[in-house]
Order: sequence, then structure tokens, then C-alpha cells
Amino acid sequence: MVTATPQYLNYINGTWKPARLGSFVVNTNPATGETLGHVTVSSAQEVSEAVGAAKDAQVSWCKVPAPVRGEYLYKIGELLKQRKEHLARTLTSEMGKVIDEARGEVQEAIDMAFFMGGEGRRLVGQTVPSELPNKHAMSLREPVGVAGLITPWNFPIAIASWKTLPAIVSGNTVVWKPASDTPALAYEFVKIFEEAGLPKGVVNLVYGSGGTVGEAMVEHPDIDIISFTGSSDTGSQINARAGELFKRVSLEMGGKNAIIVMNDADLDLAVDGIIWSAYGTTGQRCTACSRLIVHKNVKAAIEERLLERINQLTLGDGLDEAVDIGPVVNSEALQHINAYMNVAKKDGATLLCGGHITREGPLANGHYFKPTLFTDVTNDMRIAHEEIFGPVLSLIPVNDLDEAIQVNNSVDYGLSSAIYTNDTNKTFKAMHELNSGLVYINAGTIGAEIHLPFGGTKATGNGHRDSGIAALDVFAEWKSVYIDYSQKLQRAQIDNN
Ligand code: UN1
Repeated sequence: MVTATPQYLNYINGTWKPARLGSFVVNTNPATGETLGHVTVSSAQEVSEAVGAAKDAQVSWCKVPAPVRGEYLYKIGELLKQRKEHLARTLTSEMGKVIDEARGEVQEAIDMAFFMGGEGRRLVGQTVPSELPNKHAMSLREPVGVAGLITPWNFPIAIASWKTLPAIVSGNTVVWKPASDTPALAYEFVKIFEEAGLPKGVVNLVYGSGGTVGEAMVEHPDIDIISFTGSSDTGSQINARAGELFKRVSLEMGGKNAIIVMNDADLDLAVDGIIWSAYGTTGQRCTACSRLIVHKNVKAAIEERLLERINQLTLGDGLDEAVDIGPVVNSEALQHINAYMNVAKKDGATLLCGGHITREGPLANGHYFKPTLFTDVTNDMRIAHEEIFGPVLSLIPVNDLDEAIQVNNSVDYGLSSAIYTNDTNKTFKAMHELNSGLVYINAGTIGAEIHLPFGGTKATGNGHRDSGIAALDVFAEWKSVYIDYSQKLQRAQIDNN
């Protein structure tokens, strides 16, 4: 196939090559509709080949001392730093987020590389006193084996870094299936792994659909752990099948995150946080705010300030530094968001602004949705519970903090919650009672830093965490070791009681 645009090929055992099927799919820019490249389409065969390479490579990779594995991560961090602007521009072209946010996302991957590089010199275990004399007790981390990583398009390099880097520094090898909407970023990241000198087979890249490549990864007997970020529906299927296969699974899935604004809050500060969390990244973060739980006494003031600010937001191609909101990722996402407008109206929500697709002027060839605000949303409406994943915010009025917390916790998901209040008692009550993996006080729902655990409760996750040192637990088998140097039989729980 001869094209002027790049072809994205698999990277298996240190070699870039097309899949056997010989077919390619087009990668397009969601802001302009322009063709960016063509992506090879893999089948289960390429998955098998990649897993074979990863399995072979793991035998020697796990013997490389962890501090030396960490050195590779430092090189990866340096290369990411050098290419930050190029990566950010590629990211914006490929999935639409505005350039400033794309730079922030690349920075997140840089931070992760240096943080996890340092973990190569820690990978901390525990040494504890034994309950018996002349006996030494400790625990060690061992790699799990081959990690199958399935990553989303909304943070194509940050989330890929959250999974690949702890996996490899811990001595695992990787088979990575990136999201179909973001092949270029996956190519750029793997090119960096290659240039950093990672031995062949340590990281393998297989392009293709979730239905084919993702499923083959879950089924493959030599993949020991699956780490997935994406929808709760897909996560639940992976979880069920992997459970039958006794395969470890780490899942990060949906969210229906809320900001609570109490009547004592600094309203200007709250409005800044709401605009950033609800409409930043065009509402396509797992952590995006899609519910606004407002004390009834400040409802009118918040509505007025929000409307004023929303009307000032500029939509367009995220490469333009003056643009606030980029397109949504593809036409399917656009239709999914649009379909919720009728759902909301039918349920009786009041539309304050937006509520439709826009193709005005320069937006003609992209997937743009007007920033949308519904008010008088009640907690029995579908828009108060279902993940829309777009620039759509629902304001739910409440009478007091107890009701705010009850509404916040009433959804199936539990990723991120935020509260604006200047009352210390309310702050601590909310911190303890909001049911989510992330809680923000006087800040919006987005902006997690890489050195703390990232993940959520209920249908958002299955108890594991990405990022922070918690991510190392996903990719480690704990081994407890007892060394008895008493030279006699000592019976734990018996001889010392
Ligand atoms: C996601 O929303 O999928 O906290 C990841 C944040 C970012 C990561 C978001 N640091 O919003």
C-alpha cells in the first residue's frame, strides 16, 4: 500500500512489521477530518507472536538488576522530554485535546518515567521480626511475567506510561494494544522504548480492535496479567473471562464525577474549577466533572457565573493556542453525546446552554459539540447517573451537605469527587464520606499527580490502582521468605505460646 501519510506497524520482538492480513485502517484528525496515517490490522496470530517474544524476553529481563532497569526508564524520560512539543502536537492532531493540555499529558508521562526509574532502586519489600528466635522473616517482590496492556485514547501516552513503566521496571515484559483512535502516539512511545535501547521483546506493540486483539490477549495462556483502562462494559467482560482463567486483572473504568458547591464556598474559585473540570479535554477525561451538586442558596449565582464563562469558550482545532475546547474523538462519540440531549429533555431537565452538535464555519469537518449545561436535574434522571463522556454538565440542587454526599455517592461509579467549602468541619466530613478513589477539596475533579494512586471504587475499578507506588503491586507477586538459622525444628504459632 503506497500512501503519502505514515503507516503504523506492529513492533514485535524488536522489529517493525505489518500484520499478515495486509489490511490497514485510516487514522483521522477529529478536528479537521484530515487523514493522518494508516494502521495495520492484526489478528490473534500477531498476539501469539508478540506474547511468545515477551515470554522469551522475560527470562533474561527479570535477571537485569532493577536499578539497571530503572536506568532505561531515565533514558525514556529524557527522550520524552526532548520530544515533548512534537509528541504534544501529534497528540492534539490525533485525538483533539487542546495543545496546552497535550503538553500537560506528555509531562505526565515524563514524570512517570523518572518516578518509576527511581523505583528501580527501591521496589521495597518488608523485613519484619520473626515470632521465633534465630529466624529471619522478609518479603520480596517478584515480577508476574507477561503483562497485557490495553489503553484508552483519551490519555494515549499518560495512561500508557502508567502501565508500561511500572510493568517493565518490575521485571515483567509487555504486549501493548493501544486504542484504535490513537495509533500515532503508540508508535512514538514505542519508538522511544526502542531508542532507549530496551532489549528486544521487552515491549511489544500490537495494533487492532478490542474484539480481536484485546480478546486474544485475555485468552492467551501466557499472558499473566491484564491491565485495562476503558469502559465498564468491556472491563466487566474482561474481568469475567480472566476470572475463569485465574488471570490477574487490573481495571480502570467509568466515572460520573461530581463537584459539590456549598453555600459558604468561594464561588469564583468554584466556577474556575467547574469550567476546567467539566469542559477541559471536552469532558473526555475519566475524571471529568459531569455532575454539579449545588447548595440551593447559591444555585442562581452559580448558574449566572457559569453561563457567562461558558459563552466565552472558543471551540476549534486544539493546535490553535487560542482555542479552549477541541473536538470530541470521533463521530460515534459525537452521536453518543447528542443522543443524551433527548434523554435529558424527556426526563425533564432544563437546558441552559449548548445541547447540540456544531458545524459552524471552520468547525465544518470536525466533531464538535457545544458546551452544555442542564439545570434542575433530579437524581432519578439518566443524565445524573450515566457516563456521557463529553462537554455536558448537569446541575443538581440540594438542601445541605448530607444530601450532597448522598447524591454524590448514589451513582454506580466512584472515581473522583470534589467539594468547595470554607468550613473545616464540612471539609473533613466530605473527605471521609465521599465514596471515590480521588477526593479534592477546593479544587475540581481533574488533575491527579502521578506519585499517588489513581483509581476508583464500585464500578470504576476492581481494587487495583494505576500510578503511585500502588501501581507496582499490580505488576508484582509478593514472595514471603523465612530463613531459620536455629538448626532445629521451630513451629510457628506453637513453640512460642
Ligand atoms: C483520565 O481521566 O482518564 O487527573 C486520566 C487527571 C489526569 C489523568 C486523567 N492527571 O485528570
